[in-house]
Amino acid sequence: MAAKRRTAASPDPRTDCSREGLRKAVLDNLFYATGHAQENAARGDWYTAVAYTVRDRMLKAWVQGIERIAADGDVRCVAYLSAEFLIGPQLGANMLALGITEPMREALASLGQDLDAIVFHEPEPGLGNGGLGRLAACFMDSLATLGVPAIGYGIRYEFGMFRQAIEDGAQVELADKWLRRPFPWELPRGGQQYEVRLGGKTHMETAPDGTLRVQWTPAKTVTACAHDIPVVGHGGTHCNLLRLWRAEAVEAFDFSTFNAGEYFSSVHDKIFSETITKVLYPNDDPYQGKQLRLGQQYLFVSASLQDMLHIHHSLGKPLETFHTTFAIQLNDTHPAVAVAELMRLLVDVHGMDWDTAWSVTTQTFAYTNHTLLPEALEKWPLPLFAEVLPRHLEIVYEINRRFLESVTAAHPEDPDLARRLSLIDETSPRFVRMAHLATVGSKAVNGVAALHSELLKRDVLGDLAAFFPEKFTNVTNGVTPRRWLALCNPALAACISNRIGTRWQDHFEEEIIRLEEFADDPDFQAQWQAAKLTNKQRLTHLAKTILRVELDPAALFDVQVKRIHEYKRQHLNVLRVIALYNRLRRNPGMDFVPRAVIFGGKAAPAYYLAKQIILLVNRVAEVVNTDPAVAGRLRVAFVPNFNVRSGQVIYPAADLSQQISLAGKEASGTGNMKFGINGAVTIGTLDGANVEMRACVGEENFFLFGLTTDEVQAVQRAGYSPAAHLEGNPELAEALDQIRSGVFSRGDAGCFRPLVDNLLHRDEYLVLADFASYMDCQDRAARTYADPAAWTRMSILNVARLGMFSSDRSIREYCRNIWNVPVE
Ligand code: 475
Repeated sequence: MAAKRRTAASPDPRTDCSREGLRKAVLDNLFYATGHAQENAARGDWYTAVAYTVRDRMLKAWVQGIERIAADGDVRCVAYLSAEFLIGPQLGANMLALGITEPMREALASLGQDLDAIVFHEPEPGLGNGGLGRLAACFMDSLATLGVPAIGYGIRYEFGMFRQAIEDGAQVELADKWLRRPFPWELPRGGQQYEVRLGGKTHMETAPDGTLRVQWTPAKTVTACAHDIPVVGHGGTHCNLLRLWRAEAVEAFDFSTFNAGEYFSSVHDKIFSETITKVLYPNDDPYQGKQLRLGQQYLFVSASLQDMLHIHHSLGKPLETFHTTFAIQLNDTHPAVAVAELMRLLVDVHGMDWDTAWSVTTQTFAYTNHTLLPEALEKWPLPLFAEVLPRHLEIVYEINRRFLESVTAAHPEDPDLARRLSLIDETSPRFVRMAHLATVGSKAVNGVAALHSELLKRDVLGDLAAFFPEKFTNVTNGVTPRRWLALCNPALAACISNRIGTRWQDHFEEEIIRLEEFADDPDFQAQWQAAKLTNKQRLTHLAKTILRVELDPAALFDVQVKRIHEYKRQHLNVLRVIALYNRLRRNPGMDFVPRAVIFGGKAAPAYYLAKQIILLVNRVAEVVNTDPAVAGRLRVAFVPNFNVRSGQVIYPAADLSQQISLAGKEASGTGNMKFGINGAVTIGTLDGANVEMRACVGEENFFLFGLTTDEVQAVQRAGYSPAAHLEGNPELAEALDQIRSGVFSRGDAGCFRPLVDNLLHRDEYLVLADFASYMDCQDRAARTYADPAAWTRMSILNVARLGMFSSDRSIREYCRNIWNVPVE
């Protein structure tokens, strides 16, 4: 009664979302959470106060979300297992979901504070490398928005993706101390802790009931501690959980060694344990087998499965029905050891018979592959695997023995098939093939774009797909239109909402198509152009403050931001810039559409050629930007430390999106979609999701160039000769010659030799083969840009027709075709 009376008279100060309520709550949090009065609070203190204020307003849905998962055994819960969740800054996204951005903005303005500056202050948790980790975050957003109960399970790295600084043109890696200040969006869950064992030996033991059981005596045990981050859906009613594990020592001190005076070794165990979740491996591929990495994978997988079994058990359901409580998605093979771990938990720990356990396991898991590069497929050397996970290796062997028996029985005519399908690669020193383990242990396997899924079946996992044709399927990636349009592009979002209302935010595919009819409307075009200009000014300001590079907002903003990789061909883009530069120098009076060419992205620290590409971009920028002969008509900028936050400024400002990977190499791409829904037109190859994007927007609204997948394969079969492409193309020969001779390395002729030699003699990604076609296509793009009405029409139609690239659509497909989970 008392509570009711308070609701009527004065709203609860912790949930009140009115302007005045927010103002009071922010002040209250400023004082009680940061210990500062208004007068001497710094920007970081205001951030903390606002974050706590928003968090309070999420807690009810948050707690209800956990309760629903733990109480409703009838609805299958999705468990998304991923070594990476690149969630990005949280404050803006959470305010958007709750619908309190504007009252908060006003509340802060009344306190003399600027909301945008506070939002921009938030350090971002860099808990992922790139596409794969960001996809997991988009999927969590969509699951919550669609009201599907889900838990994302991952790792709470103390140091996330390195911070990239550019020193004298070169990449320098700095530690990412994102936890220097407490992260307001997580709750450490003391109650959710599990022991995870590593190393040691196994032996057989007779159980009390007389049966033989395997006993695993580990060399080490560590504790995995849960840290929960809420993922609130659009509208604020449904909240899911991101549960990240941190490794801790079981006992901080080994007291017997301590008492013996061995202070240092007594602390050793603590250090070893905490090292496991210390740092994210910054390689998106090729894959490197490191013992600590396997420890990371196993820690989060084991803790997550123990947690799920605990939840399942608390529902009072029998163990044989585990797969009706959880649908587990393996985000690439990084969590694939889960197949062996679930078998171990069911058979060794809970005493289930092997066949029942295998049936439960293969009904529980599904696996998503994210790569077409064969060298990026994860395989663990047997000796290393045996050292870290001796019991799991035995289980893998047993899975493999049974599997290969079925293979030989089904295909006696192909005696080599067992070797090709085996979970073990027998080449010395022998490896566990994680993609094979994931496929055999799952009921579904999917690629992330139509072309990728076809190529998986044909090439990368061809034998497995032929053996399990019913398992293989496609779910094309998508991105959340909340973060990647509504939040990052308020100017365009307002322009869209003025015409078609705001329902597009959570019904993107259905609603955004309604923009089509305004594509030629001069008023709408003018508003569209104004929004783009606002965004280009925002990026211009960023480039000026951090790079001291002057961009011209009237120029064509031509952007390539993504990880730096040879297959993504940033060097093709640079060669093009050099060719344009040479044209302008030769013919200063030529008709030339001014361009700002913007690059961004991190190179894996040990990836030498990728680092050369970064240096080359910066050296070319140095020459071009200071040459009065081009007089600002061509500018080059490399934006350092590309991450979610800078992406939110960069994607909305682009006119032209560079998606120029060699056909057959990019699994999907998701940056292509982020650019597209922000009104950039794509110049790209028929690779990854570009193929489907082009089909949606119409070929007349997409700048296509380059070899197709089949042509690439034909060229490579016939024996590719890069030199042949130099002869007929003096522009290309000149550009390469300039790089080689030191024009872009302050006269140092040796500087880019590795990169140039690679292009001239190997060129695995056919950069030279696609150069001419790329140049022609760029010229077409420039000519179209010179006609603003034609360009704007293309831009509007791109946004209108890219509705299917919302991650809401992807998640619906996973729910219906893979997880068998109800969804609206
Ligand atoms: C693809 N990351 C994109 C995106 O599906 C695709 C690998 C090993 C270790 C750590 N991270 C990785 C990836 O493999 C990755 O990000 N792959 C990307 O996944 C989402 O759109 O084409 O390259």
